[in-house]
Amino acid sequence: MDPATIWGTRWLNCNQPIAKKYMEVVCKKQSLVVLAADKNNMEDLNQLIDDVGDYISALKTHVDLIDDWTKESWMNFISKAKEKNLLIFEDRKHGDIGKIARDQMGGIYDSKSWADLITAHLISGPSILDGMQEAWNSVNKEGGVLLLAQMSSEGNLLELPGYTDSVVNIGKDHPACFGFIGNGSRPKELIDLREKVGEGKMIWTPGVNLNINDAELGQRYGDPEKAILSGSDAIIIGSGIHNAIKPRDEAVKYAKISWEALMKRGA
Ligand code: 6AU
Repeated sequence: MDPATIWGTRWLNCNQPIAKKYMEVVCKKQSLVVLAADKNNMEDLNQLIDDVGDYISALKTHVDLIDDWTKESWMNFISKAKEKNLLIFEDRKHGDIGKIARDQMGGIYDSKSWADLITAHLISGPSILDGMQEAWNSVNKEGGVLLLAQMSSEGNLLELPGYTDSVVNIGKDHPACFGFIGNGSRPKELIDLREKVGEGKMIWTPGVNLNINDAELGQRYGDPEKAILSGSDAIIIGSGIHNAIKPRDEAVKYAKISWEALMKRGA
């Protein structure tokens, strides 16, 4: 599968090496699934990646969810994910001023050394993008920021007039911005977001689950096929996979839906 043919204008316009890598992995695995590996211990995480790693294209982590975290066990887990050809995406949702966000990518977790992608809110202004870029530069690593332009949770304040537009306007032209998080639960919002973003950046979407009854504490869910047809480039799936009785079967199912939707969307 040739990524240039499959992704079309997105391939031509998303020039960051990490974006190209993601699009290539998607074509190899025929999956636009990013696994939200929201487990609380290393054993469960390792088991999950052994089980579904072949059917996903990126691994999203919350490193601070883990009860028995050690540097060694974490780095073994990251190596395992890399063997499965996965991009590593730490969903840290940074929000502080540039120099603090930069330094928070160090510390015990040291995400700058293992995360290819990290989320950030733009609430503190564009310096956060510069700071995060400096952190990756300091270890000679390529990295990209996914900016929260929309959220999936009920009542989120990113919906206030003008906020999403401002995030997109700043992120679109910033080299450290890999793309945007959009609201996978609302296809109309995604269509709007894609129009604002254009072709030059990725849109990745959480809030996607075939079973909308899984939603807890204000989370909202939408349909995986609709998310991709509305302009999303990756569906971020958590409970839909890791809470299932057979996570592998669900991963296969979401992968198939996502790939067929990309084919249907056309280049
Ligand atoms: O499929 P779920 O609901 O089990 O998990 C959704 C995952 C969680 C959230 O931290 C994350 O997606 N998420 C995000 C991000 C940035 O990924 C943004 C958002 O608006 N909503 C959301 O659920 O790991």
